[in-house]
Amino acid sequence: MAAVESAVIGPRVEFHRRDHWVLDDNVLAALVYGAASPAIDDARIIHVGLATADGGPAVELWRSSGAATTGVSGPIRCTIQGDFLFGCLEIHEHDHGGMLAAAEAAYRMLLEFQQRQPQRHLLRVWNHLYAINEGEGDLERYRQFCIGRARGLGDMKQGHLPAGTAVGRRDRAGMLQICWLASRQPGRPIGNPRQIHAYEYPRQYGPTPPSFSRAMLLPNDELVGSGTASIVGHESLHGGDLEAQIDETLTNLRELCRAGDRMIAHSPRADRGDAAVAVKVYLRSGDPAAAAAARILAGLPGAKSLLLLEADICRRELLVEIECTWA
Ligand code: 3EB
Repeated sequence: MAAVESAVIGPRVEFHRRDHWVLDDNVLAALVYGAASPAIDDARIIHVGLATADGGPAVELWRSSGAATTGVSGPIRCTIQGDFLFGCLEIHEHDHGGMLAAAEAAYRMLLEFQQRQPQRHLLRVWNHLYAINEGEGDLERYRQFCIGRARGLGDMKQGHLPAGTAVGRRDRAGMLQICWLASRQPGRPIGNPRQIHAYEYPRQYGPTPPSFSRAMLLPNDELVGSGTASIVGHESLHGGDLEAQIDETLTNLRELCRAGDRMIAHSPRADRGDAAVAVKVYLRSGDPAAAAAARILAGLPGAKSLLLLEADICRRELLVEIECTWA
């Protein structure tokens, strides 16, 4: 008999545009958007509080390869299957003395929790913040969040930071929600040659730069990208021009995927920049979503699944942010 290969099967993300879906045993997490109101009560259902661009219901399913088990620890819920873990932490800012302190407390709890798990390595984090752009200058809530996040991460080395997203909601006032994907084996952080590392942004964007890597290469060579915007070097380009921001972001995404492909030593994959399996788009409210979707799909013709959400982006001049997963 042939030896059994011990290849790691990675979690897969799927988007569904309907109210009802099947929560199979192998689902790690179901992130619910828009008008969706799942009839079932299940610890794996996460209400994000972002609307879809067309107002309809949608769900983002993270699926693993076997039956998952769920657990709760204080404000943290998690689901584990094999080598992977999906976590979600929700706290109220007012219970912790404001955004900065809440972010610090949240990341301390998250790291403390993760250190106790066999799937201890953070791969990907989504930060869903209330009123992300409120406050002026360094008091802007996103900048305050960045200070608290960095404090909570403590001595985590910058070169090990997970891929990330930080976007804003306007409902569920004061609720800080952090979701993450972790694994038994570490991923490899990938930089984007067109952008400086976010954790090296200069002072003008806030007292503490954002703690995330541009992408993570998973142990199975899947590439999970961070929220990516119209930023070249460290500067936002094309303020106020959605089409130009989309095009610049697509160029960033293609370059990011190439950087990931170059890190796969044994079997360099063919250019998979057009073969993103899942594309999630955050558009500021009021942006023309249908035209944006068409432009994005034209630029990523291999995309298998696209989800457009309405959200606030961390820099006020940015109108769009796009995250991709490449299998
Ligand atoms: C950027 O490149 C755009 O603070 O975790 C993207 C992804 C952005 C993650 C975060 C911020 C974050 O700086 C904004």
